[in-house]
Amino acid sequence: MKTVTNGHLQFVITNTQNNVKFQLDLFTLEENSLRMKINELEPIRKRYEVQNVIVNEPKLVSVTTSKLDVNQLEGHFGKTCRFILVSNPFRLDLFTNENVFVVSVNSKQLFNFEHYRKKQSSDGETPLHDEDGMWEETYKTHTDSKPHGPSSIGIDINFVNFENVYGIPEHADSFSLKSTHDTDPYRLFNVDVFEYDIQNPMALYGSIPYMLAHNEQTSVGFFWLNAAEGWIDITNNKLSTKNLFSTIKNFFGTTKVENELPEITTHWMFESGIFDGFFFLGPTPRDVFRQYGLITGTTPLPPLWAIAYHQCRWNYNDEDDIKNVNAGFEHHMIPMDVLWLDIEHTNGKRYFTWDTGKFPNPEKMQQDIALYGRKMVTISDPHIKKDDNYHIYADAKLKQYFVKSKDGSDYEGWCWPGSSMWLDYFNPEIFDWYASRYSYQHYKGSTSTLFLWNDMNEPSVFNGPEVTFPKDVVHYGDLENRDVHNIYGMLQHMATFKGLLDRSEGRERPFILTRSFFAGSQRTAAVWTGDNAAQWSHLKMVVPMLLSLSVTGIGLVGADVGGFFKNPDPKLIVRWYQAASFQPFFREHAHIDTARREPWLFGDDNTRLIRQAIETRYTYLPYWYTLFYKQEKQALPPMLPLWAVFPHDTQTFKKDDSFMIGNSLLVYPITDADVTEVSIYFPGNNTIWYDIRTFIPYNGSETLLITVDMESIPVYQRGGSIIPQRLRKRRSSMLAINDPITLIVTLDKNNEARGELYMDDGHTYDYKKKRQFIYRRFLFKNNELTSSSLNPNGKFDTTAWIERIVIMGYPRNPNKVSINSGEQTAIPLHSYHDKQKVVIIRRPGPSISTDWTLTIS
Ligand code: NBV
Repeated sequence: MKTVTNGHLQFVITNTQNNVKFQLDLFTLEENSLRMKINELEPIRKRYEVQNVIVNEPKLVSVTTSKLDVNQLEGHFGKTCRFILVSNPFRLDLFTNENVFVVSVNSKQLFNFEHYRKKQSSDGETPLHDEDGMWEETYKTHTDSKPHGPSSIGIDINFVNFENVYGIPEHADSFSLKSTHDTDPYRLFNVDVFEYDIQNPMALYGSIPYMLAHNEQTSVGFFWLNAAEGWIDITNNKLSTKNLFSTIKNFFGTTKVENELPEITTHWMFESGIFDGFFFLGPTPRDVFRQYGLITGTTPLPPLWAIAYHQCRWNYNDEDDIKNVNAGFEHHMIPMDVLWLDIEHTNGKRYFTWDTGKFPNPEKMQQDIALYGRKMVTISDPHIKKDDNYHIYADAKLKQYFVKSKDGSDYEGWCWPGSSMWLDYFNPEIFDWYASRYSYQHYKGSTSTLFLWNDMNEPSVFNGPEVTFPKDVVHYGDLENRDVHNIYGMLQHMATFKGLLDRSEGRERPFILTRSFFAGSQRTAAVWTGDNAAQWSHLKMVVPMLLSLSVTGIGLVGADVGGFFKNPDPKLIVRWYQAASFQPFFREHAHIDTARREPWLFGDDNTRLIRQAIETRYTYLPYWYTLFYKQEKQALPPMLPLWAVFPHDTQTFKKDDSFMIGNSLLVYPITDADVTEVSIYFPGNNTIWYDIRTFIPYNGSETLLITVDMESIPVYQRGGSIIPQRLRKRRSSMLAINDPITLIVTLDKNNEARGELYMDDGHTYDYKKKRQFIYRRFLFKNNELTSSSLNPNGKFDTTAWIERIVIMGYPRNPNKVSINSGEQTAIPLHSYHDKQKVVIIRRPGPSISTDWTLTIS
């Protein structure tokens, strides 16, 4: 062992079968985190270490080591974390919260590291052992030349005393990951899958090699920073405590040690790269979210309109179509914030251009839409049409900006525009050049109200192996696609983000939607789940998929409302709108071959139901916006699994039919046709839940049958919370920015409640640069509701005021309600609804930005 600095230890480990040596680096990090890297000590070719993911070089904390015996080294770090490193055979055990044994690495001895080697031995004669495509592999009509030979790495990560693991998106599967005993492993390889199967571990558009485990006491996370193709096997085991090292047994201390503990063995395999593992030792769910966010970044506060309602379709045909759809929303009085244009708006799928026959005046079109407070989004895919008359292609060709085939020529493939090439964003110069294509000067016809959508960025190559790049294509810096495949899409949307940021000289918050993603994508893009279908089973799959993305850091996530392929029947689309109105990214979208499905095309009654769902979304925007602010600050995803809010409630650990929005709203979307009742689990001992529509209270820790009709969106506000809402109807979110606020106070069993409200201009960075924001705390206690500042440094001019206060669960009709803000005391009118135990206080009046106290006597 060598101590490089305090907090960084170095070891050499040897493969005893062939004597190949590896360097192992252990870093003890701030915030209960530990990083372990393993790489070849003397590789004949440098192995790829992933760039562009880690935001902050993690800070080391000191470690105190001691030898337990010749074979075992113990280290203490942070307040409560420890590791034991066993040298022969190599193994690492991790403990959190003093003595809680949580993770063991390589205890099943599956560690395998294929060092790079020459195809011929040094005498040039003896061919090295070659079996099963180690040096060349054929898949259908494609041959992977594998110029550097085998290079895979695998290791087992075992979650001790856990029965549930989550994460590793993207898969259309349950939220609590299944045992892969009888299936393929979960695969991580960014691909464009046509009509993907659900309940399946197959790879989809994006990859995040990050898994979380949760049990009654503890949450932990394991992130392997690797961008190559990956496979993860999962098995539920029992760990016999008899076989544990005596030193580890001691850690169980005086607490009763069961003979067998549950354990989840996960076996991770990547085709290349190094082992670069981060262990987040929690111990609470919020700690784990924050620990991962510290390394990979958080979702920055989106513009307010980005979390409102979006209307998309492949395709809105021309300027008239856009005008009419916009008019449809006006006519039917349905709020809407963004209209989208898919690939047909371009001149022959040449991105950054317009089909001038259909869109002769794109700037005017955007300006007309902007009059309603609305934005537009256009699509910009990464394939560049091979056409010398297309300026993007011609420029990039001249500058040698395309990804190369293994023989050094420009790689050419087939996509929407026909023969195409792909930009090599790995080269910083190309990255910047691509970003600058989004300037107003280069992207003709774009305006400040136009934002972007990056699709097909896995990348999708119609005639490539598995519809993507061959693994032996070469990127800048002699990087093989094999090593970097899963971050290609992220680089595109990062460059797009830079482009949008630069075009406003850093003033306006960009918005980009991406299909392909990797760890860190949350910093620059929203993600949607690609091409789902108009089927009930797909609607059901949305919650597990969005939860998996949320807990792995991607905060702004959604699925195509209505289902992309096929035509939803009216009930399905209504239920889909209702569900999505409580999910982070809310966009209707459909395939070009489907029937038109704007919200008013399903009959009056369904139009009313869809309008209601969208309106409900708008009423909750102040709450959503506050949650996104917290996501930026604390890496706490707005959409949460129940266990993140009720970590001790074991009933919640497998739940993926319901979810939380922040810690105050429980959502149970209806995902079956023709149901008249649903069985809902209300989490939390001692918790009361109030139906947001009927105000009926329900007790936590119970599963109840709830009667529903087509109007119902079963959503419940947690007793003990205060949610800010905007109840005035507006055509778009930005037009409501100064509208008054209603506070919904739901009391807990102690007659208390608390909540927050964050507000700013909704679109610039002035909240950061000039501290132009308001962040308030509301507290109900001892019959008083107070509003105070959570951050007195923030100032923001607004005419918004408190229009109404609704208090649920108040035991009696108040004699008097008075409100004091500074000098003034007012006596607002109130009413009491005996049956529901609700007090409604009308026009209490104080401005959002002042301190006030409301007293009930
Ligand atoms: O650009 C067309 C579509 C788009 O509408 C969809 O949302 C993407 O996921 N795109 C895929 C390509 C065609 C899919 C069949």
